[in-house]
Amino acid sequence: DDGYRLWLKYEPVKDLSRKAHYLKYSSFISDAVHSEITGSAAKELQMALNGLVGKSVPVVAKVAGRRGGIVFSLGPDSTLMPLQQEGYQIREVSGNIVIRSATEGGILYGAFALLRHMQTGQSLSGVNVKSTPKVRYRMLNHWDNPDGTIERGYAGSSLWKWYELPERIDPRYEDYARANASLGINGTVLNNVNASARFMSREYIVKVAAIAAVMRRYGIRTYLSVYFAAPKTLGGLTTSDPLDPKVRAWWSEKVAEIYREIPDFGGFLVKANSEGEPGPQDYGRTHADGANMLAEAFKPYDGIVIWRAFVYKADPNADRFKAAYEEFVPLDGKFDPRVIVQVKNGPIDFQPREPFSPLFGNMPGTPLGMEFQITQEYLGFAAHAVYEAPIFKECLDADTYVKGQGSTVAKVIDGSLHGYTRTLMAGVANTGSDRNWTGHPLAQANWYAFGRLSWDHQLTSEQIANEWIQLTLTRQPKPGAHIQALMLRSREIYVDYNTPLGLSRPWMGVHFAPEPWQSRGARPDWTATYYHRADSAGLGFDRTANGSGALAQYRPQVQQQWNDPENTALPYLLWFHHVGWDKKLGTGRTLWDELCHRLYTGADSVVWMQQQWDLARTGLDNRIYADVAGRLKVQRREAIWWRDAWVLYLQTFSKQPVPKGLEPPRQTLEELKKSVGVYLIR
Ligand code: BDP
Repeated sequence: DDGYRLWLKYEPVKDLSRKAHYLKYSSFISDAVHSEITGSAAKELQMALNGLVGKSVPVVAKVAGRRGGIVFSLGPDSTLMPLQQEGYQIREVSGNIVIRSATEGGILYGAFALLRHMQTGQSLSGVNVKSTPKVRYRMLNHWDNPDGTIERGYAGSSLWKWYELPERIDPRYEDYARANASLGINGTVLNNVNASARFMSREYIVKVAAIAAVMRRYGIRTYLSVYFAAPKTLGGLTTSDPLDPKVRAWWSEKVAEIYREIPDFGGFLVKANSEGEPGPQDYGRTHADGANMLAEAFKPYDGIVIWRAFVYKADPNADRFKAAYEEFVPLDGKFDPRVIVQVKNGPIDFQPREPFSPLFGNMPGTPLGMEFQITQEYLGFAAHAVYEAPIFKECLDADTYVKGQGSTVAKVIDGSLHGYTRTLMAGVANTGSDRNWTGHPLAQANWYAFGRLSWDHQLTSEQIANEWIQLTLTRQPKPGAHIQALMLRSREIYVDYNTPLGLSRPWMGVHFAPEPWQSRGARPDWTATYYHRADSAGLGFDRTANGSGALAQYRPQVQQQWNDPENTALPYLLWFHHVGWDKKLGTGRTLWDELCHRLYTGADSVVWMQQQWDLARTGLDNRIYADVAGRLKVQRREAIWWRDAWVLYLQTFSKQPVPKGLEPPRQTLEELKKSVGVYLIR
């Protein structure tokens, strides 16, 4: 198994009575709707049934009293909100399995849900499954460049072959669309947020249109990231000032040109005045001025502008944690209704653990969308196994308290807290040209988990892991249980050897090798020492009123959780406090001892992961077994590397020995720095 088929394997049902049961509903597929999207649903069911029960099932238009088939039933209902329209119901009615929805997209989602049901061996008699997405725009963000490279991509090069488009359509585009549609993802941003203006050129719009035509068949709308200064660099204007009438006219004409080629174009994603990208502030205008100008261009169409809140200025005295809030909260209510502000889950930048961004809950008048990172930029690339559903859930389940207890981030995102009508969840994709799509076979689960949570954020990490394992790796219960255990603990294990107790950003540049000593950079917040603040007294970033005061951006109940170092949950301790080396923690150990303890436990737990994987071997395909086993060995070696880097470096401040019972690092700090240096050589 080369992993290409992802969770859509459709392997023969082994249990003969189950197979006979499924055959009872495999006489025909009735698609009276006969649209592009329902056609995709019918095609998928045909392919799947061929695999699952070994039968080629005909697609017919009318049911005409027949029994024993799968029937699509489209019942448009304008009283439903757009979101509810995408929902589906699967029921057994008079011997048929009926998939009902108000929209064609809903029928496609229902077909995939039915297949999930069958792939996990469930009965269809009396089946009654109903599901409605909780968020309207469920999308992937690709950080792909026109030259085929992917910013922060670890699974090969870009899926989009710009140089051969629009003429040649790589068959993989369709498989990509199928995989996403199977999860309910309905949008994709094809290019990097650090966008090339080239995507706004005629030449590229035609290429994008060719991909969009494939996506459309699977209910996926195509979006583009835009370079804010395109009117100047591409359009030849003297300015890109959003209030300049010529600039506005340029964007309106550009958007019109795009819609002529792509009638269902989704909209723009914008990174502006962030990390050196151009933006409205270059002309003394606000983020709202910039976003609203683009929104105006979308007025005649059903498209949106997704404006990112990932901004922080190069101010040596500022706390980067506070930047997005300070910039955006004053603009609340000033955005056009077509704008969604997309916020990263945490205040800094996709760290292995972050508190939730304080923007959530603090912009009641502006729809805020969630941006998660699926690609493992800060999670060991494609070498380390980290199951991310717990990271996503931790943020979604966090309580902002903005309208009293229970005001979770999930309720901000799904619109229920502030009545947002446009709601969005985006994930920075981990896909690439590697045959198995994601490099690490277990990283497929992160794409899967993101998609499932964007549809229903109430699913649990356990449920999603269990489902994915059954669809993708094995349906044998014992091996499955070992894999699930490995996955569910993997994030905490990574945090333990990588950023324990609330440490963050111990790396620069490549975001892979340990560099907690890195103290020089183009800006202060591009150094590692800025984040951990180790000194002879202790470790951590004081964000209380005595420090940067960032905690004040949260509601009092949240402040209470994190204000007092005595009561702060240990995973968040160093996010909010500078703690003395000898300070006794709740565990009974001093800070220094606890740090060492976690770093060692984390690195040792990778051995436990290896054991779980070996115990699952009998249920696994050989190739996948060997691939992951090899990567786990890498992870084990690198976990020790991380552990030693922290211990040796922090020891220069704590001046304390490695606690008894733990074997001190065999290398010196200088030796270790050299091994890291190799990673940094171009
Ligand atoms: C950072 C990445 C950088 C992205 C940036 C962003 O290192 O490559 O461009 O986020 O989200 O985490 O804009």
